[in-house]
Amino acid sequence: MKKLIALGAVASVIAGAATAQEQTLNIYNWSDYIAEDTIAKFEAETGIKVVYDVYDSNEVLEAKMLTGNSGYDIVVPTSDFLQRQIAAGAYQKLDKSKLPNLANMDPDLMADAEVYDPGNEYAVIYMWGTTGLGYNVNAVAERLGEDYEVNSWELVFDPEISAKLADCGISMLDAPSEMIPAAMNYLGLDPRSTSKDDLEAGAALLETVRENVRYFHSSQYINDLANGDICVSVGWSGDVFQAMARAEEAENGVEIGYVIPDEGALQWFDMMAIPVDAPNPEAAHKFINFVMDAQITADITNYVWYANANKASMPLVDEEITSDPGIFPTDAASKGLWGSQVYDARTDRTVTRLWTRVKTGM
Ligand code: N2P
Repeated sequence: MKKLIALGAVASVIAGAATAQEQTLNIYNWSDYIAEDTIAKFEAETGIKVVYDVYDSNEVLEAKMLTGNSGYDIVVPTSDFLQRQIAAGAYQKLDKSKLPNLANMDPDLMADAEVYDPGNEYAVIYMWGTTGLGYNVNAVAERLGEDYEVNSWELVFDPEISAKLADCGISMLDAPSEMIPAAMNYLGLDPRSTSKDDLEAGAALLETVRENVRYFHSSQYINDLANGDICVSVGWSGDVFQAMARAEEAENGVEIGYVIPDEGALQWFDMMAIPVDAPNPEAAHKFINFVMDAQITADITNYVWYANANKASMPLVDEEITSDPGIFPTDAASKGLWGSQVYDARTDRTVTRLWTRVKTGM
């Protein structure tokens, strides 16, 4: 008996040493979505080694979450996808006693996120933004005239206008649940509608401008806009601002603008969550709490140009960012924003089928 206890004690000491030395945290986040030093700082502070993978599509993340055994401890789905994945049992509830920095979060924005996650039980807002228009100021002016003001979705959805931009290159996100509603909204339909007719109408509009679109991709446009290889992108706010910053840094004379069109745009929240089968939920909580530190979140926003929901970080965010209506929309622009709408399985199949048709013409 005595011997057994002694052996057990030795075994647990060894196990304890092993976990302290070899703890890893597997993170799966969007590409171009974190400051350069965030991971290094977390590793230095906690001794936990981070393995960091990236994606640029909710569909890709969702396939992994619904299959299970992804091996990830932290993932960052967009609000509507989060809602569907919570319903499917993909996530574990947060242990809020391990997240004291929740006190830093903006209660109004967290309340907005409750639409998708009642009680904020499963997720915390990482960053948020809008899906609008990025454009090369000079290339567009050359083709549409110096007086043309970019403020409407007609830039991409009006076949005659987008035809004039086809030669300098239009890109669209490979994100069906964002692109089809944007087209529906332009047609005067409710972008949140799940009616088959409305979705068909949105897809049909996309098909009419398809020949003017160079590609559908959700991350390549950052560099392409910055280098002047394309001139218009339906893109995510911060990504377009990153393109702007890269062009400035390259001093290549490319000037990029981002606009939330007057007809309105999608506003989304990307949410940090812990998969139900995460290997290291303890470290996952540490990371979520670490990110909610005011300075850490401010550093991320200052690097990726996305708005965050951390009230305490705001004084630490560059004025250039907090005052930009493309990143923090004005109250007037906010009225025109719509929230992402979760699709039931049937609507999702319809949207997937329509999207294949839009992209391939079949
Ligand atoms: C970062 C893209 C995140 C926005 N590159 C997608 N919700």
